[in-house]
Amino acid sequence: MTSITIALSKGRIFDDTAPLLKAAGVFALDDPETSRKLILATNRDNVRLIIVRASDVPTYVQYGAADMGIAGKDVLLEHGGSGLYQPLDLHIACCRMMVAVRDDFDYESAVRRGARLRVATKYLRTAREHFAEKGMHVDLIKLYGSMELAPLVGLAEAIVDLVSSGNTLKANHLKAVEEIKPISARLIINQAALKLKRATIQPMLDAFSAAIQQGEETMV
Ligand code: PRT
Ligand code: MG
Repeated sequence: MTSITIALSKGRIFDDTAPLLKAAGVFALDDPETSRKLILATNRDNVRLIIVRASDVPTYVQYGAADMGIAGKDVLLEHGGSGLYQPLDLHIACCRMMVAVRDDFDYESAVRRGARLRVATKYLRTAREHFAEKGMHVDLIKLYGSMELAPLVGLAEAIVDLVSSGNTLKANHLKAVEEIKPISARLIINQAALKLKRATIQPMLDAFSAAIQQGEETMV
């Protein structure tokens, strides 16, 4: 039987994916939060999981080192999606990509005046497209995390980051001023693997879709 490798990141993606995998009859034999293993065996001989950084998931799948994976739309937008088939929105790890500024910063008036803002973000590509569409000239500053700090210490006037509960913004005296995109995690499949391993991949895809649909019906 053909073997498949699924790339996942630990934390919220793994936590939200576990029930979907379970619906497809797959569960990991080790807990990625406590195990140091990067390759996790599952109850199925022909399915293994690899644990990678969230932003590396599309790269592993693009090059075929993993046949499929689960990645946030935020990560896919930055990656560009080449070589990837994105058949399913999993409706998990949901949040919003937002522009945020300090509580006391008048963003609207800065935009009206055509002020040139410094914007700190990990999402350069998405931010560049967003401000270009608005016809705003901004200086983008690349950060790798904790974007919320940047406006507080004068590195930037604005940030582009993900917001879910809004608690991190609030705790740092920031406010969201614009929504760029709703974000959720997607199933991604290597295009060649889908053709060569369809017999193994298709039933998992079907089980995932059924589980998502069921989840939505119980939410209604
Ligand atoms: O942490 P690491 O640097 O390894 O990578 P990562 O941050 O990309 O991974 P991880 O596991 O934190 O996130 C994986 C995916 O979860 C992301 O790619 C998103 O698609 C999705 N996701 C959903 C989120 C959030 N919600 C989220 N709230 N990713 C990050 N956050 C952060 C956000 O950046 C901000 O710092 O949580 C903070 C805001 O949360 P609230 O609840 O205070 O608003
Ligand atoms: Mg994180």
